[in-house]
Amino acid sequence: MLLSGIIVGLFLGFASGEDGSAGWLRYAPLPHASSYHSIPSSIIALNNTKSSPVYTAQQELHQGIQGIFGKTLSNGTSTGKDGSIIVGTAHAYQKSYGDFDEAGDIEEDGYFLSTEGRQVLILGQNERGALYGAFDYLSRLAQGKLDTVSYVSNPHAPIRWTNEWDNLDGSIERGYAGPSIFFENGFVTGNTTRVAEYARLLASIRINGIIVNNVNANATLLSARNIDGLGRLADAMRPYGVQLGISLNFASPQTFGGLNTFDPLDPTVDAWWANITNQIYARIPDMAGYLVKANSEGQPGPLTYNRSLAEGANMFARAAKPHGGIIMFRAFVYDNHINETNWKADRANAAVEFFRDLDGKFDDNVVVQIKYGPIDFQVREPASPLFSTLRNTSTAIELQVTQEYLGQQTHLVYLAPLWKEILEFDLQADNRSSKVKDIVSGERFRRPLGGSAGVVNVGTNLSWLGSHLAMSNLYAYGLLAWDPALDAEEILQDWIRLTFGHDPKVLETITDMSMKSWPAYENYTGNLGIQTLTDILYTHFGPNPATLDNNGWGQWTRADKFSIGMDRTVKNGTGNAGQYPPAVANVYENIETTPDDLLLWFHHVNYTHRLKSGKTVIQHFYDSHYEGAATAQTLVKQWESLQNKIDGERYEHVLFRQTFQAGHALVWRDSINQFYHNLSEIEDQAKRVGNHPYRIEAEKMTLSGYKTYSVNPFHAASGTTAIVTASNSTVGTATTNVTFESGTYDVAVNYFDLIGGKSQYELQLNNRTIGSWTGDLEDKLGHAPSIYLDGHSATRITFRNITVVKGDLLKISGRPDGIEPAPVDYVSFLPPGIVD
Ligand code: GCW
Repeated sequence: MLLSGIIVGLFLGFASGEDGSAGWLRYAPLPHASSYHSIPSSIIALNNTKSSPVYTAQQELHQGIQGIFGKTLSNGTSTGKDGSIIVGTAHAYQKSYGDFDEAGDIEEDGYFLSTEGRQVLILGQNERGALYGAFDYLSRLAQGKLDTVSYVSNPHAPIRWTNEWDNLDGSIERGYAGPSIFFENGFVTGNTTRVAEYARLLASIRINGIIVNNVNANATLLSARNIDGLGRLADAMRPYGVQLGISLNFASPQTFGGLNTFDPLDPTVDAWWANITNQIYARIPDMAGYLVKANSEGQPGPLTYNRSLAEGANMFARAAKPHGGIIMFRAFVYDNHINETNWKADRANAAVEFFRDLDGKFDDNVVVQIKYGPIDFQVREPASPLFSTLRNTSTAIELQVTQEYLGQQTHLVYLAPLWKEILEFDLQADNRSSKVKDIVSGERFRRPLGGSAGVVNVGTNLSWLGSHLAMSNLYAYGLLAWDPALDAEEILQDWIRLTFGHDPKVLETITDMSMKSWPAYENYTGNLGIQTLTDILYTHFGPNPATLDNNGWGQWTRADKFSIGMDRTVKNGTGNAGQYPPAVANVYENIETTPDDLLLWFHHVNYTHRLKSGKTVIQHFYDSHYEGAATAQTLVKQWESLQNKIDGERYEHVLFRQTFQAGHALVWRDSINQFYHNLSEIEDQAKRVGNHPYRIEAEKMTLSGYKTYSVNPFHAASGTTAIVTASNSTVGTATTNVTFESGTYDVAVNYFDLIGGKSQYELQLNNRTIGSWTGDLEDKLGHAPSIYLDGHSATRITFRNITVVKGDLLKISGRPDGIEPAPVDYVSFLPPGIVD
């Protein structure tokens, strides 16, 4: 074994401040690095062309070993190979050194890594594979995994892409980390530094393609200036083996090309696409391909001309074929004007209905890209039945790293467990094992192509996703795309060691926080398969269950006074259960066999229906919202236990977000519980809902310069009412005498933080200032903010350990700013251990 050593004791391994820009590629010093013997002394790279991933691998190995061990390696020569790392393609190795046993086992993009004997061998099937091997080796070293290894690693699927929903003006649809790294002011950016850094991160998790622009695509991307710009992006990414791809707007021949049609069967349209494709490939010969969203959410498509979706997809396929390009064609096609009065109408049926008859009609370089569930990135969905419907069509799974419906990176939600549930789900096509992961790899139905697309939406924020902890999702996405059999917790722990170092307490704490984060979020947002009960008509962030119904979007809950849920059975409902192969269909058709966590996805039941747990649906709602929100409070304490074990910069950043999440989880809890309590008029057995003994409602205080305000939706405010300043220029005050017993309390203020103003607040007890703050969360969180008092803007600030004497005069002063009228909902006096 070339490397040996033992990790003794603890070592922090971080600089005093870290901005997160290195992600998991920090190459922090390994504890007791000097006790390691026999670290390689040189690197032999089998290709030294600068744009080659093998050259990049060499650079990375230099940088990594310097960082991890403080050792400078020399560039070796092919003759003196003892004590060297040899990196290159298997083919190049064989030419210089002769055959090796594992050569035949390495598949496209795969690699062989061996630390046996007197050299380290990192040999890729191609150059990209060699780079992956180098990153794998460095990841092992950085984690102190120094045991001797010798293995071949091959990808589960050939397509491992990210999608970025970046607009040419620099904004990002559903991006929560600042503006685009790819575009600004209508053009490709001039500075590609961050693009190369992103490609580096992605290469280290074996992602091989990026679609750089939004699926809601702008045709001016195809201008000569932008094609050249795309060329520069591709040049920046090429040394990392990451290929560039773009989203296309179906109507481009007309809107941009000046033709009078975009009919896919019109020869002039065909010629137009062939021509523009040739121009793009002339600049970017290794371009990955195209992504197309057609006839979905207002986007143009072939249906305008009564052409099928396959005819539309194949038009692009013909253009890209001579260049080896792939067409990712999205299955996210549905009618967003369906009618809820029709009991049988169901958006979840759309993908299968649109694509079922097209199976086998797509050209062989087309891959149908399917969102993991039948609706849209909800907190829980069953696997899309389309995966098992398409047997003669290549497919890929679309996942979302950006947390559109999952807290927008202000709530910690580690997503690998959710993705694993889908990837490992067995659709049992023809009563044979048909796991989603084996369908999208191409294996199950023997398709030549397949894989995954992850919507990432990184931004210019140095932390990439706007939240350091959210980066575990990007890391896990790449590794699961490579090997979906990996364990979600093991992936997480590798990421923690690489990102935060080797302290066992750090490892244990972040593991625990992350692993309970998805269940907690599901609990306080929407459980039993009802979907994330967010505002689907506005920012997709805070609670607003009413918005899911009574509109054409089809994310219905069908909640009324007595009952809730979508009846998707064949016998009585929309028939959606019948879109699954029989073995799975039977499970979902039958209420007894449907798992509780998908009950309301497939069945419409009374609130008093008893779950397998014995609880009623409504009591489960109440209880799980309380449980989930309680877990969110503990995340703050857990994170605080890591102070001094994490560098200050990242510690404060995460603490701020966890504190926000804890407050917003309470907003979720109370909002959802109030909504269903109001609708069903069924009491919470534990008497918590609507009963908050530690609160003083702002509207009950003595107001001066403040007035009461009925919040809409009503459930976003405690007692349905808040206060706002009477004018947008004068300070308002709210006062009252505290009636709680004297003692020490955490004093929490719930208020609303709107975009469009930065109100200032002061909280006093007997003219003693307890705290003052500014309503500026829109600058501190990357989430999509709101201009209203609602479940998105509702938030909490807490002042801890305040000595309170019964009768003290409590005073809140609020100075409005812009459109933000310093809104306040309530003040809580929380005895130790109580959260209300
Ligand atoms: O859920 C919706 C998102 C849209 C997105 C669309 C899609 C890019 O809210 O923002 O558009 O899905 O996936 O096409």
